[in-house]
Amino acid sequence: MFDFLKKKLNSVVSKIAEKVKGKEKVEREKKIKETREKKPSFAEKIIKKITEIEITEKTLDEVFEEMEIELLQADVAVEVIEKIKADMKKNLVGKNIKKSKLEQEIRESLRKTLYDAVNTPKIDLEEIVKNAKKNGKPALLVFLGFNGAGKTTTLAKVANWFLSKKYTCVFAAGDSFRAASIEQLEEHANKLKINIIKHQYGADPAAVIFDAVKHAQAKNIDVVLADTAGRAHTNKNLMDQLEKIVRVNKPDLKILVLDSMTGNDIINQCRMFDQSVGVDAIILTKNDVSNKGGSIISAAYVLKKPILFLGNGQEYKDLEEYRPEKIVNNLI
Ligand SMILES: Nc1nc2c(ncn2[C@@H]2O[C@H](COP(=O)(O)OP(=O)(O)OP(=O)(O)O)[C@@H](O)[C@H]2O)c(=O)[nH]1
Ligand SMILES: [Mg+2]
Repeated sequence: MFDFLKKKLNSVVSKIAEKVKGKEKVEREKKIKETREKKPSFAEKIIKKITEIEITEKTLDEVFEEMEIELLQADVAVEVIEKIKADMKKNLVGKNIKKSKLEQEIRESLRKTLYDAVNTPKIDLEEIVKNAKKNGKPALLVFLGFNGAGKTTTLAKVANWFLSKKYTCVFAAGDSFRAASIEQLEEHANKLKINIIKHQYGADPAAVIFDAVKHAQAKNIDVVLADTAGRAHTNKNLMDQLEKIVRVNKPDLKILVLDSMTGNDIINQCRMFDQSVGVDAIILTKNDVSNKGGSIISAAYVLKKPILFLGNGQEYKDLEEYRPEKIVNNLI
């Protein structure tokens, strides 16, 4: 999923190295010539000194200017490009670097800044369930987001993840809006052998979720996973409905599901949902389809919300716990 961006980042490293080496060669030859003409005995000393080279601010500016469009095409947000550039300037400019270590140092600097960007705050899902249990309640997880982002599929994957850890789950069919949405969730419920609490189409989703929580409490079920209808933040009625779901049920976690294929628009989507109901955590889906990789970095850095999982396919198993180190290792 990171091939496209990986190529771009590697060209950032080699472009900086090439530029620095090119400039350095011209300057070194000039200095050697001048030194030999003046004081030949000093020549060797100077030559030794200038096997160490320096990266200038101008070189970095030039490389990032050349690479900006390509990084943007890989869905890396402008804010992230600026951060990488500023961090690399701070780490590399003015530092005497051994020529043999040039690429390694540039790579290391890029690795550090990328790690910083993708290292989002962490949330421990099991801790949330345990804390709710201490208060005699099930943990309520509400999945929300844009139409078709992958909410229902992701909810089922997360339920499967909980089942694998021996927690019990129940579904709340909180999407009573889209045709066939209840049947879609029922199908997952049957496959995973999980109960589903549903009302009629057109019913109030806040009430469906409320009933599911009551059911879980009565049956001592650990987790309620509530589906909701897909909505655009511009749809006032549906956004009001979401606010009501939250007001009535006070979820332990409002999980925004974002489709990586949407590129940088996921940043707008998150900001809008955050403003209206508050987003506690994010899951990014369809990373198996999007080969650009930049949207993960952009979402992590710009939104600074915990990322719980990455969705990597249509099967229940295609859910990967979010690990910043792994992302950086895949990139550079
Ligand atoms: N390749 C791939 N497909 C996915 C992934 N997650 C979801 N999908 C697919 O995306 C499509 C939409 O998924 P849903 O789970 O129905 O999305 P939704 O957000 O619930 O959609 P609405 O309820 O209509 O708003 C389905 O075909 C899913 O199989 C993923 O990580 N990778
Ligand atoms: Mg759905």
